[in-house]
Amino acid sequence: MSHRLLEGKKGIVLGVANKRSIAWAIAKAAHEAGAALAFTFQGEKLKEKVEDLLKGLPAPCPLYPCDVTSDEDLALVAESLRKDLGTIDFLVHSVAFADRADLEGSFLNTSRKGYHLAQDVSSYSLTALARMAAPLMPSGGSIITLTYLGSERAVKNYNVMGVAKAALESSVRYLAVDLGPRQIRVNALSAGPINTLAARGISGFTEILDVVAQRSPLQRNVEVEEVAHAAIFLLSPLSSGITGEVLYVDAGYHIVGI
Ligand code: 1JT
Repeated sequence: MSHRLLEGKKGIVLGVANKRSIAWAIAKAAHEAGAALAFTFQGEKLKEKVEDLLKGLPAPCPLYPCDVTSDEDLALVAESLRKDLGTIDFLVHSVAFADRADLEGSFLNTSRKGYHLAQDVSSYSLTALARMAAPLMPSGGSIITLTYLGSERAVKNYNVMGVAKAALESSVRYLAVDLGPRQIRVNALSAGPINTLAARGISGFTEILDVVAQRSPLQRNVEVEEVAHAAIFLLSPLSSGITGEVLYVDAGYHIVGI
């Protein structure tokens, strides 16, 4: 399916939490497309989980600890990448966090602390990572991040994460301008709702899946593999003319009016 589109390319994937993670689907597809990969994990609890997943890949992959809110961690990741891979061609940012309490009820009640946390982890981290990664991409590269329609529509319960994703999508455009002269492209994939760890336990999530299946042009939800395939396109030279873009992989849901 992915036609070795990333043959000879090297990249880093942030945001693998378990086998259902969008980041893991992208990593598997990138591996099949011929890429050499490095990974990060956040916190000791996830270390073993990610290590176990990596055992399923034929090639051994470097794995680094990385809390994206820590500048020291980001500097260490850059140093390790330089040592282990030399240079890289792509970076996959599939990281977000908000307090559970801020993903239900009224957005109106979002605390300063909750707002700041969501922005720091889910939005600022892309800029910090792009700054860290750019010097490792001397012959250009591709940076992608994951977003959701709640950034531009008021989607019930998405709340503070919607505001963080709006900032993230805007960051994609500003970063695309800053990094364009170095032939580094920056794009976002806007995925339809997918049953991942992040989505589990979100009140009303099943209802959202049902609404998309009823109203989207394709009359169904998207599979995580479909998001991964679009990711390979954005990471590969097939998309060499595309930067600063938000590409929807949502069964067409976002284009529908009535
Ligand atoms: C986070 C979470 C980021 C869930 C996320 C997310 N991006 C998409 N989802 C799934 C989702 C969540 C809600 C939703 C629709 C989709 C949870 C942990 C923090 C980061 O509401 C309509 C709430």
